[in-house]
Amino acid sequence: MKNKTVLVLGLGITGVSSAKALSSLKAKVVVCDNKTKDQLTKYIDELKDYEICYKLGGMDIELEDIDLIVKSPGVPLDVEVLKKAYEKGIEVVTDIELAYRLCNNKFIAISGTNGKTTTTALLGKILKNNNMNVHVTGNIGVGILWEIVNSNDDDIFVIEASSFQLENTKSFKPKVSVLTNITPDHINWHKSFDNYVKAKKKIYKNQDSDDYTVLNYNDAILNKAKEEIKSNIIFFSSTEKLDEGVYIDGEYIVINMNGNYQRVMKYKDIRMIGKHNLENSLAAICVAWAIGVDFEIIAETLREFKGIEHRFEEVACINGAKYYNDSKGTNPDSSISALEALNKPIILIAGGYDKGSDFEAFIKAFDGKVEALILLGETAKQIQNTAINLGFDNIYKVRDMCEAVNTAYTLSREGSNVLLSPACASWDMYDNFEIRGTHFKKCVEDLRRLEDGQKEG
Ligand code: UMA
Repeated sequence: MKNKTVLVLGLGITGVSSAKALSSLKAKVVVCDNKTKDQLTKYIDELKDYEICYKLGGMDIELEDIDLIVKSPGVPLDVEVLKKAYEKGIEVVTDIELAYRLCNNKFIAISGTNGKTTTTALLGKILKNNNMNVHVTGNIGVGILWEIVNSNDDDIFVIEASSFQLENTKSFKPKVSVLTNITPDHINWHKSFDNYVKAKKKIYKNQDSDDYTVLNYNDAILNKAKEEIKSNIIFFSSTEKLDEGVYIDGEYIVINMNGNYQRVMKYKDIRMIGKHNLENSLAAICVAWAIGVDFEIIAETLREFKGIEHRFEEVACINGAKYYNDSKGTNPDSSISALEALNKPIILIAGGYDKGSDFEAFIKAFDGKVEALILLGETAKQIQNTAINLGFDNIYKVRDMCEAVNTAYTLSREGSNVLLSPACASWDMYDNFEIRGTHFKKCVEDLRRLEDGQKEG
């Protein structure tokens, strides 16, 4: 990178990590973002010790002298500056691609429409418990390039890779790749489901017989993908006994590979609940097996691991009603898995940014368990129409999260499960799903305090 002029496109988590790393590697760094200096103070502050040339408040910039563009994942592919770059033959990569080129560390990359964050965090924990030096990075909220600069040669990188990050990869070749499942998501960004699937499949595109690809046997697209994969496939299944792979046999999770059949643990001992979390656990077990982690460490970690914040997180119990924060339910399938994991009666808070999703399967998954639906955000009307067409009409439209929580409280009774699982991204009302989840938790906490105060009073 020394003396190369690199344009970092977008100044968020990725932009800061990339600019710091590139600057440390003696590249000349230019940072460009649509937002103005005032809107980016927090990020610019993080870069105050580095020599950076800023082009802010728009992306219409000249590309003279630019050798390489590191594109933040959220920046769409069809913006003018990228069209100009392609015309000029300037290479455009995402940070995970550049990270791969810059080091020889072992990469484990995890993608899929749902479950990738939980699987990434869980695997990171298993490897740490196995005394490995691990960097848990990527879409989970940690820019990879700065981690690369601060790593040793034998450190392992566990990377949550989004479709946006995989899209601009070329030579990225993880030692182990994982695809948890593929269902429609981010269609407006990728322009079609086909493009989205193609981006996801880049995770294994360059892998060969030295590598492993972990796939969900029950996912039709992934099952079929076996025909085009050149590495060693490890299938997992939560429902089928497989000829080879990781699956449930009676009470046990078993690994049946290369003629060796071994029990790992009782599947009911996994601390996280729900079928989706069983699948995430099986995926992590496949990887742990592939890189030789001790079985007892795997089992111990699964007995303890509570899951991640904002993913089906139990946050309070008020008057016998439980409140769950599943703000990470950013597409219909993700929210369907949360609905499947809970018993009735459910009071569901949903709606958010419009990604072009279809909500029919989501409403059908109510399955007599959802008693009331509270809607907010850009997609409220669309979800309402779909629900009414499918015969569900106990719907409450609200303006904001606090009104949603208060409405849920009024409707709840002992034994109710109040679930925030929007089935949509947060970007219509919040900067990200974490802020949305934190706001939900704050509204619930305020309610709990009020309730406690009234009892004491
Ligand atoms: N920007 C422009 N021009 C544009 C579009 C964006 O200048 O046309 C600028 C914005 O003004 C902003 C910056 O780009 O300042 C943001 O870049 P970004 O959207 O790539 O966000 P980062 O903060 O870099 O975060 C990204 C991921 N965000 C997205 O992919 C949208 C984070 O995933 C990830 O944690 C982080 O990199 C580190 O890898 C979040 C996410 O929502 C969790 N991911 C999607 C998902 O999980 O569904 C894919």
